Amino acid sequence: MDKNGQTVEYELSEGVLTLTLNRPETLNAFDDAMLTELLAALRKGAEDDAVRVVVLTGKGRGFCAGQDLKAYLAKGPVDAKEHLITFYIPLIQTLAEFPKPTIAQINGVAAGAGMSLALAADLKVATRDAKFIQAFSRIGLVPDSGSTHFLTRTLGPARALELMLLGESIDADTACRWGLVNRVVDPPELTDAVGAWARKLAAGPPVAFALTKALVRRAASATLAESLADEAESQGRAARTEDHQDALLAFAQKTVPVFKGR
Ligand code: T3D
Repeated sequence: MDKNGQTVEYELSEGVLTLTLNRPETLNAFDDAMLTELLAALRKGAEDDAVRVVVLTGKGRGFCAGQDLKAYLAKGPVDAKEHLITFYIPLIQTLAEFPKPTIAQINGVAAGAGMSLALAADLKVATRDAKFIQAFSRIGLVPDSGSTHFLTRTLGPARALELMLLGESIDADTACRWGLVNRVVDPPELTDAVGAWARKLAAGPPVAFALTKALVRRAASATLAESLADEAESQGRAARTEDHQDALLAFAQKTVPVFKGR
């Protein structure tokens, strides 16, 4: 938490909004304040045209250790269903359906709902010493915050259940081999590697990106015929943007297009 009591740092630079979870003493475990602030920050970023890409990361040696178990214990018995409906579900849904590209910059351990959070981002870049843990079974819970959805789709049921039932950690290289993260880099290279992708995405075509993300989300549960029709519909919209017309001109004139988001 910073001196103003904020548990999420909000920093916007050249179209890249970096949201840094800031409870390093708990490896950035979620208390209600951090859950609320992160959701508010994402909603603000979605509305702000100056934000073209979001990077999510953690302060200190952890990315996010999931629910703050000490805060949970201190509260006494918590209605977990209500808690998920109030805090985690809107957060994960907002991130997974975010209209602009998102990158999880995974600087350390991602456990429980912290792993779900990372999985909900579009692109994942992890430092080589990061670990991924479906920690839920270790404390007698089921996976939540989207882990069953993301892991089953990416890994299939056998590997998803291996992670969920055994509750063992996998390292970043394994996560990359299994398709859970896009890229693994050495710790000193993490910020630069993510920064390069983020700047490239920030200069990309916002309308086409929003449409592409929605297409891919829907494709996960669509037939080929449905995806073909969906692509045609979205392409119709993308082709009507000024950005597309400008990019065609730029191509003909051998210049670099400047995408404005309209
Ligand atoms: O109602 C609902 O909403 C239910 C939702 C549940 C969603 C969930 O996320 S359930 C899963 C919750 N998360 C966990 O079970 C993970 C717990 N943490 C760990 O297993 C380990 O800390 C790690 C494997 C993540 C990292 O291990 P290690 O050895 O690198 O670090 P450490 O020494 O365990 O942790 C460092 C500090 O962070 C330590 O504090 P201390 O002792 O130095 O004062 C530790 O207590 C604290 N910490 C780590 N994780 C949490 C935490 N404090 C509170 N909550 C945590 N989740």
